[in-house]
Amino acid sequence: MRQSMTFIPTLREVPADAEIKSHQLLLRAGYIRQTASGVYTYMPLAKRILDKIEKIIREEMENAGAAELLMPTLQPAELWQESGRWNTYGEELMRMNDRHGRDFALGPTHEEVVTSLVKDEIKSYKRLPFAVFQIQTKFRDEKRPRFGLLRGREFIMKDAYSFHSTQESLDAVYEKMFIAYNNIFTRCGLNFRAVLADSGAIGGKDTQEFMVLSETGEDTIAYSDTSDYVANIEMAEVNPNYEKSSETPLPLEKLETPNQKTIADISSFFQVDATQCIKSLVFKVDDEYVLILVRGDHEVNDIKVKNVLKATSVELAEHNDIERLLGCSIGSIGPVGVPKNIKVYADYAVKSMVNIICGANQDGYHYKNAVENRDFTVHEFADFRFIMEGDPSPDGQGTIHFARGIEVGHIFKLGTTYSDSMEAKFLDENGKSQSFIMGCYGIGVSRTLSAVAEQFNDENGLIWPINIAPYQIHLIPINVKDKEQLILAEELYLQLKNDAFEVLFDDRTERAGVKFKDSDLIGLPIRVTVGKKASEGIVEVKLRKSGESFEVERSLLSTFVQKLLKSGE
Ligand code: 9G3
Repeated sequence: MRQSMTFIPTLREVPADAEIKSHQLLLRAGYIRQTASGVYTYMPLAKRILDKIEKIIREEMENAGAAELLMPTLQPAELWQESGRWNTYGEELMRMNDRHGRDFALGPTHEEVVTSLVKDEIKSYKRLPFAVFQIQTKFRDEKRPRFGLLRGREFIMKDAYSFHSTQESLDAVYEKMFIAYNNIFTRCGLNFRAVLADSGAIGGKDTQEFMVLSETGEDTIAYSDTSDYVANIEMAEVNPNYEKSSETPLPLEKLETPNQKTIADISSFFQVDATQCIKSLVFKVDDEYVLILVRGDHEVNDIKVKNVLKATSVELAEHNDIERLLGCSIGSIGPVGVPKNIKVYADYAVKSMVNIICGANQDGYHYKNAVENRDFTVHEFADFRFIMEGDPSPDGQGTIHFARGIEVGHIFKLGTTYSDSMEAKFLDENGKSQSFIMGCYGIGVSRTLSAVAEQFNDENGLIWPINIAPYQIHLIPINVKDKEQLILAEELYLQLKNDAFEVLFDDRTERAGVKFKDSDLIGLPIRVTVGKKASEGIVEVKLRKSGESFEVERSLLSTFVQKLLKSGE
């Protein structure tokens, strides 16, 4: 492609509202342009990358045995009413009406559509298992779109769905998808981890997220420094064996603690460590109020509260609820003397505490030396806290450290969540009607492009891995007014294309400095420069990633470049 004919508007200055490197560089290098908040045009260079990522995905989905189809973006509300999600999703679900006033959703995902499709077509276990996938634009009206393609309101997703008559069959396809995902992200050149994750609102149990390690990632992953344990912090379970306190239980005391609200206030007021105190939080779980206790230096993980209490909604109680229920403000809550109708749950760490400092459910007062089972009863102990750096790894090997990641893929063992709610059934070998067992598997395709840009760049611009670069070679004559340089460059352009290389030919009449700056910004893996030694038939080959450069005689160029591409430059 001749650069004078394509559409790559590069910018010198960094756009103000782009906060992270990939967003800045994709804008500056002419890969994307914003049409509205969270809505982008993929410019020609980005489109070529998307096509390459999609090609890799299609090959791996084919290997995993999934057939490609394309479902509609317009989804009738009836399907979402059947699954019960029309009302559980709020403003994030983009809705519209057609000319007859009928309700539609712009598809954020396709569980409802695909389950309804399969329900009408598949009746017997003999047709199972099977899997389908699509690569399609999705709509989610994010409250705060940001970071360019990383969190957009319109984005490209590959979503696959598998249907099974048995759990074993789902396990087998899940495993194949797991392998396919590892291949996809490896072939895209990414440094990623598959992490144990929480299945979130969509139900099902085991799920794994594919996280691209990046300081600007929105997700936090907890990993062990000596084993291969790695999990999303939301679900990372905590090692429950704490050593029991050896203190002898002292008599309970109620003390005046004027204006002492936070754990920091209390631990300095009593001159004790936060580990001697407990945090007591009132949660509204579905429509019941409960008290959750964690040790003073720990944080409550509301995802775990939801999972342990098998709830659909979990939120912190409002100020006035607490006043009404306990007669005190948030900083004075404690487990002693809590009304019977409020169940008390506690993190395992609390079980090993004695002589606890906690709120007295009376503003301005705290208890000292509270002892569980003497002064307050715990309905159930469980793992309610966020794992922390320095905790022992849950698999018993090594210590937990944190890293940030960008979620680019997520695979789920859905189970019968959707087939139950939508009554999608098949007849099993005994002629008994059963709900399909399902799996679903997503990849953020446009997000993957951004994640690669986030992971591979330097102060001069983007650095695309060979497999997904828009073009393999950036061919640059230094001075198109120099006859010899231009003629050699044109000949090499033809020769390289004939040898099946993908070439971007910078035939513009710009100064050399501008061409090199743009070339570094755009980030193609191999640059061939035609300059002073054109008369000797010598060109310079330079690698974008390492900066290494070589002088190559024109007749050897194709072989030389072929070798570079094979060696993964
Ligand atoms: C919605 C809206 C946003 C959503 C969903 C539904 C996320 C929703 C979860 C999934 C699960 C998997 C198939 C591919 C892989 C991910 N955000 N999820 O269901 F209505 Cl507005 O999408 N779906």
